[in-house]
Amino acid sequence: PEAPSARPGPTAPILPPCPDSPPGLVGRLLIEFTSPMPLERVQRENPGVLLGGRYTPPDCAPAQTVAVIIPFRHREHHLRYWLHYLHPILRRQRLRYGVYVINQHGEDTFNRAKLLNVGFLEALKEDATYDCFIFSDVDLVPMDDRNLYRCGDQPRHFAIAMDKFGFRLPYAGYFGGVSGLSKAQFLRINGFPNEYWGWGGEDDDIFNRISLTGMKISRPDIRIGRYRMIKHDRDKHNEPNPQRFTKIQNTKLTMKRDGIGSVRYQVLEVSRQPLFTNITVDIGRPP
Ligand code: UD2
Ligand code: MN
Repeated sequence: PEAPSARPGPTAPILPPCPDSPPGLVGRLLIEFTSPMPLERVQRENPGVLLGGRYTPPDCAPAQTVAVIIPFRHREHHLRYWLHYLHPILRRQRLRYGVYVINQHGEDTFNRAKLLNVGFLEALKEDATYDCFIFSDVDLVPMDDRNLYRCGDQPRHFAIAMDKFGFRLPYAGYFGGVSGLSKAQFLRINGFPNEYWGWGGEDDDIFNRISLTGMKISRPDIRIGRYRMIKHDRDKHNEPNPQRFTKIQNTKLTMKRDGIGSVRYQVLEVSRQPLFTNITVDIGRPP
C-alpha cells in the first residue's frame, strides 16, 4: 500500500511572534467616569472578545498567556468602566488574555488576597496555558496604554502613580492596586496570604514575600504608570483590619504555611459572560 502522504493537512497559519513594542498604541489616554456605561454598549464596542472575556490577537503569536484576575463584590458599576477601558487597551497591547472576576459570595468580611489566590487556581483550571497573572482592583484604569500588562523576569507593579496619591508612589514598598507575577514567581512566594480579612496590609505582605524570596519589583516609568481610581467610599464589610500592622511584621514565619498551598474555598458558580468569566466563591469567614 502507498505510504501516507507526508504533506500536512490544512493547518492554522503560522503567525509571526507579536512585537515587543506593539505598533498602534496611542500613549496617554483620556479616562473619565462621568457618563453612564451600559454593559450592552461595552459589548457592542468589543465584538472581537470571545465568550468568557477571552482574546487572542489575529495577526501575531503572543509569547505569554495572561489571566487578569479581579477581586470583586458589589461593584458592577465599576466593572463596566473597567471592561470599557481595559478590553481595547489589552487588545492594542497584542495580548492573549482572559478576564476573571472572582466574586466573594455572601456578606462576611471581604478578603482581597484570598480571592486572588482563588483566581490563580481557577484560571489555570479554565486554561492550563496561563503563565502570567495580572491582579487588578476593579476600580483602577491605566491612563497610558504603554503600561504593558505582561510579566517579566521580576514581579511587576503597574499602578505606581495614582491620581489619589498625587501621581506619586506613596511609599517605596507599595505594591497595591495592579500587579503581575509569572506562574513561577507566584508559586515561588507560595502565592498570596489567605488570612488578611478586611481592608489593608495584604499588599504589604505580598511585597514582603517577594523581597524575602530574593526577587525585586519592576516598575514602569513614573510618567507611564499613571492610573485613575473611580472615587468610592469604603465598602460595607471591608473595614480596616486592626491586625494588619502586626501581621506584616511576621510574613517570614507565616508565608510558608499560609498561601496558595493552603487555600480552602468552594466554587459556587462559573459563568461565562460576553466580556469576562464570573466565578462566585465561598471563601469562608474570619476565625
Ligand atoms: C487599596 C489598594 C488595594 C488594596 C486595598 C487594601 C490602591 C489603589 N489599591 O485600595 O490594592 O491593597 O487598598 O485592601 O491603593 N472590592 C470589592 N468589593 C468590596 C471591597 C473590595 O469588589 O466590597 C475589591 C475591588 O476590586 C476593590 C479592591 O477590592 O477595588 C480594593 O478595595 P478598595 O477599592 O475598597 O480599597 P482601596 O481603594 O483603598
Ligand atoms: Mn479602590
